Amino acid sequence: NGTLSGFAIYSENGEFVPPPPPEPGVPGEPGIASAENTGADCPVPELPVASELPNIDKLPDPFMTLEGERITTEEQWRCQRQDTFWQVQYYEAGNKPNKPEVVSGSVAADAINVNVTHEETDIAFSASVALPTGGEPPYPAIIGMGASNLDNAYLSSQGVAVINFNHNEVGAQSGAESRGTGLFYDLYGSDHSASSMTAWAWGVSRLIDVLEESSEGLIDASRLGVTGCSRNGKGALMAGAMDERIALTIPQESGAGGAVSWRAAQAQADAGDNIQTLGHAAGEQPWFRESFGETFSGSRVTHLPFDHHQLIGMVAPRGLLVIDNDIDWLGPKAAYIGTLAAKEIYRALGAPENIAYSENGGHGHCQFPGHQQEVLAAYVQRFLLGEPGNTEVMNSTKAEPGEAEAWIDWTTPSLTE
Ligand code: MCU
Repeated sequence: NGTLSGFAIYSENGEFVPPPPPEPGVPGEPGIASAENTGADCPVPELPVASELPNIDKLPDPFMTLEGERITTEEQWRCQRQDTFWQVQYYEAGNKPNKPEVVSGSVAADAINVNVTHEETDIAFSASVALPTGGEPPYPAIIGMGASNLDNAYLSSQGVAVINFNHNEVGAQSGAESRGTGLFYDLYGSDHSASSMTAWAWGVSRLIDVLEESSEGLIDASRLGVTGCSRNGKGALMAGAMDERIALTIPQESGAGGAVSWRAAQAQADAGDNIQTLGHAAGEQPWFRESFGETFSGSRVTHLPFDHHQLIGMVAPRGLLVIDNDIDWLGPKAAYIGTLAAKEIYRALGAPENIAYSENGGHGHCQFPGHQQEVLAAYVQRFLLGEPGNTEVMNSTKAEPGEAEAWIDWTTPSLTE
């Protein structure tokens, strides 16, 4: 079933590369920023090569450890989440480097400038800022992968700034041949294992480093969201999963590589639906590490040891709103399945109301419809403004009752403190 090339956790000869140094931090409350990665001090697992991975037909059990035991405590979840993070990096997304030696920059009313140095190479990028009409500084903010396709007038009126991160400059997505190009690869080398999405997530983390250290008092780094639509929605989810300082993650119409369950998408494609699959998405853009498509496409998808409910679950218990559309290619049913299963991770952590799926159809691709305004407002209120809101929403026009549940053959523990 193929082998993995381009090892990142292991060196060329298969030797284990020592784990990165731990970063300080403790798990945060929902909506409260903590460290970029609270599991950084967990032991680095030895992951099997792809040819040794067992077949898992339904959605993998997110509570089952690599040693084959089910976790029972929240503290165990911390390293279970980290093991999932390693799996995501090793099999799908490539390595997200830790914070480099030097990250500096500035925050102004119209732009955030970021300067990064790693092993004597420097890169710089900037993100434009639109300060809100309402509210008062320091403002909460939503970082858009490229842009925010949400109701930006509403965000502005609520005192939420919008930061437009030019992610394509950091990691290109202009066809499969653009792999390894962009500022990230100028810094780490064009053969770095990181996919473009991982490069974007790394870029968002560096933006947050600058926001955290800024003394300008314009943007509140403890109240940040990330969003993006379609391909950039995939990236928004990846960023939210890979940095625990992000209080609110809103992938919009993210499709395959986003909220969609890889397995459910493949099953639908096999049944004749016009839906993007792992193999197709991996061939379209450098969104995943190079080995991913050849290793896990088609029927091999059931050997992937995780699925995207676990990527979504890496965001738990922080705020997560999956907003979707009824376009077949986006796989709205498979995204509902992914989100519903991820909600079990939130439930285990005692926060099932912190995740929602909203799809009512009836609008153009990446056009934010009026009927999603209410759930957007609830998420912005709870996770960026610190106000109450009804965030418990699971709306799908595509999934038949019980259909998503049939993909889950494990039970949800109540993780104790
Ligand atoms: C859902 O995002 C993608 C989709 O994965 C691609 O197959 C298609 O080419 O483009 C979509 C998109 O980004 O539209 C703007």
